Amino acid sequence: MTIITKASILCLLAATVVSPSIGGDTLTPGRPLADGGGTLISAGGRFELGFFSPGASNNRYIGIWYHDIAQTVVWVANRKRPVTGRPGTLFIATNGTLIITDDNSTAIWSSSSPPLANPVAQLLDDGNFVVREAGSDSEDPNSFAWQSFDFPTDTHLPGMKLGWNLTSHLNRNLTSWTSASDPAPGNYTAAIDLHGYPQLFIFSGTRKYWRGGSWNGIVFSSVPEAIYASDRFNIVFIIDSQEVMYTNYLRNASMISRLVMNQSGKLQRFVWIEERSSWNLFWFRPKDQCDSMSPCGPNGVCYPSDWPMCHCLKGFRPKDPSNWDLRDGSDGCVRKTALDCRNGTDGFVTLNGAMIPDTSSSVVDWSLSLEQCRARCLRNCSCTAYASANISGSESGCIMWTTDLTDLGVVSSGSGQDLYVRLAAADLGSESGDSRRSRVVVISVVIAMTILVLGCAACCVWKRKKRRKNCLAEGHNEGTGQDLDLPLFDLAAIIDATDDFSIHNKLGEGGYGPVFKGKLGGEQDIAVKRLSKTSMQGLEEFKNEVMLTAKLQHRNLVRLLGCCIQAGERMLIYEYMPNRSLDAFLFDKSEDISLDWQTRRNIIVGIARGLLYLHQDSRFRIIHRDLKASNILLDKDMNPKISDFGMARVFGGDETEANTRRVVGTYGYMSPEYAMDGIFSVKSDVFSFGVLLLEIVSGKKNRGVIYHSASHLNLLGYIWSLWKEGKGSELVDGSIGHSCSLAEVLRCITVGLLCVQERPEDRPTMSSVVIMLNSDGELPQPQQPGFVVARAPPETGSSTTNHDSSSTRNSLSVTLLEGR
Ligand code: ACK
Repeated sequence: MTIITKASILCLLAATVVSPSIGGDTLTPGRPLADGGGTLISAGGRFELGFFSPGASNNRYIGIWYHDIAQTVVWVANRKRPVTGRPGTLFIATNGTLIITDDNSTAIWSSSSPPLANPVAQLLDDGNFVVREAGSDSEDPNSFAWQSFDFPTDTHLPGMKLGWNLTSHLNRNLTSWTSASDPAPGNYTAAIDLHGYPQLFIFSGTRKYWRGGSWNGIVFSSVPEAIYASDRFNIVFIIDSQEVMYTNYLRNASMISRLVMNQSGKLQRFVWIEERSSWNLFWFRPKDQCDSMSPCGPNGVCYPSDWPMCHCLKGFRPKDPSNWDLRDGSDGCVRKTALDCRNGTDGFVTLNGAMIPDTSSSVVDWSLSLEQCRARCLRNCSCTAYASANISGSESGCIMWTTDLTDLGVVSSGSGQDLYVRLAAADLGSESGDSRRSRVVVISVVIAMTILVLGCAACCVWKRKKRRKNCLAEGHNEGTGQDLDLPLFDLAAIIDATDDFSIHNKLGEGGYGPVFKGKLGGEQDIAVKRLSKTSMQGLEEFKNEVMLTAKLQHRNLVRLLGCCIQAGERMLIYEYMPNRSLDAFLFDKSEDISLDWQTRRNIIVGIARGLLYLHQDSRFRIIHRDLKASNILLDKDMNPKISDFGMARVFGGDETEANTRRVVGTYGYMSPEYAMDGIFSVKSDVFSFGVLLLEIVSGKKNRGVIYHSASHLNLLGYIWSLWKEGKGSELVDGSIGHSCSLAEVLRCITVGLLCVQERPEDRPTMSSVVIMLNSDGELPQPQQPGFVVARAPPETGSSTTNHDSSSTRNSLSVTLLEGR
């Protein structure tokens, strides 16, 4: 504001012949506008200027609003300093300065413009309030010494410029009101940012809040759908040495529209619907999950209509997979393969429909065609991507990025543009040769490619052999001396099968890392267990599982199809089990699927057979050590398959029992001697099987639930108490209904109780269990089971546990073959 003293105001007023305010569209030095003394109305009757009070406030402001539309203020002169209490006056001084005074003749606002000889201030029909020499052309902006359009508040009107005058350094932007009752500058500003290739941003304070993007010749890149409004709005964006500015004009002069930066950070375009006498919201931003600043981080791509919204660019993988899986994409993605600029093998992959990345540090060369742009990018080792700078008509100009690509999105409507992302040859896939246009180049490329392909093939064969060796080395069991013949999968094939470990394909998470569904070669369903890189425990378990599962084949054990050890990744590839884990069927009450008795019985018998195979019929005696409902997978016919051999141990020769200081397994399924003393044997597996059997029959969890509050009984104790009283039938899961034979159920429960006996020697072997389940012979009477009171170690949240047992009670000297 120009500094004007009280004396000079009195002087200027004295030079003004004061007469009552009246209508019309013009103020002259002799014709002030007093509060309560009328308003100015533009010649066409569209806009009105005068004093007003916003919302509930009593403060007085000079503003402009639509003459025929109530309560839509589009400009405020003294937004920072209202006239309080007393009536104010707006007048134009003899030198052309506009001044608002309070009744005390104190200037609270003034315009600044070069002095004029014979000034007038006029409200034009486009909403612009201008100061010019009387008699000059009111249609010619060059005749305006000052105009309200240069000092927007929160509203952009057609014809108003947003952006920079580079000569005068005037920056026109939209700043929200503080509240509906206070037009003082609020928190949000929509402005053109000049860094790199200029872009539209909304700032919250000084922080970038939303990126509207750079101008692509038709629209701002992050508002691609605005393309569909181009029949109504003629949008102009100018970047030259004089200015960087945006404006628009309405193609239909009778249409009424405004763009507003509102108090909650939304940039909103409204159009007036005459028949309904109401404003309609035409579009607004930010509007969706992709509209925060770079939600998917560097090299991540945000898909507004997808959930999860973040994907990595082709050739990139999540930088922090665990956060990424938790849907925090902010760390973004990193290259799978480093660029190889010097050997000239890099190429480009096209991202269609892109809302191009942040151009704050991009460079633009308007002289280059898209083809030349590509060549320029390839020559520059720092260039990471390029795109056309102007997509209107035949594409022209070249934007190049030399940093990570941030705040990148894709629109499904097809209104985005093509972005060409530089990748190393290894990550290009089929797109590597697409730029070879000229015949000579094609021929040389074909020759070179042939040599390369042969070289690569030889290299692949060699690598495969080498990797196979690695896999063997990883899974080699010193104790047995057996080599594994386990197919080794290529990482690229797994990435392809799982759609780059897409979150859509994620089946769940185990203690070692996530499990993904995949389709190998487009037809064979697989499950991929991806070892978390951070888990050392997981690495040991991985080796164990490779070694064990590869050697085991039984219809009730999940089949391992192969492994993948490449680029720091370790994965196990299994046959896919469409019916997931038993855990979900038994305990997930949100699943409205109940298992009938016959299915439950088949599952119990199947698990028993699988376990018998492990204990007795396979080449080695294997103790699973983590048998539980979530480790039983169900195939399409609900046949059970025991999975997860990460914790399993192999017994050599005559060994029957071993002791470990590192107790691994799951509370609730662990036998007393294993949980307390670290002693494990086939009988500790039998105990776990017994718990599992009783859970299957009752549909109730053993761990973490108290079934008899007075005596703190867990499921085992509860079943035992009912059993003693001859009320075994009350245990049956209600959802089994009448589908069961009570005799069979009671037999099963008896077998279950026998399996969970306190002392290992009182438990049957699995071969006895299988016989007992499949015959009618008399069964021994069970005694009180072990662990009947729900006082197991506290819940940890994770079902599988691992703790040290310091007991050395077992002094047997056994050779424990570590699964390595
Ligand atoms: O209960 P679920 O759906 O079944 O969630 C878990 C998750 O992965 C973590 O272990 C699922 N899962 C594991 N292996 C397979 C497989 N081979 N086929 C289908 N789902 C599997 C399991």
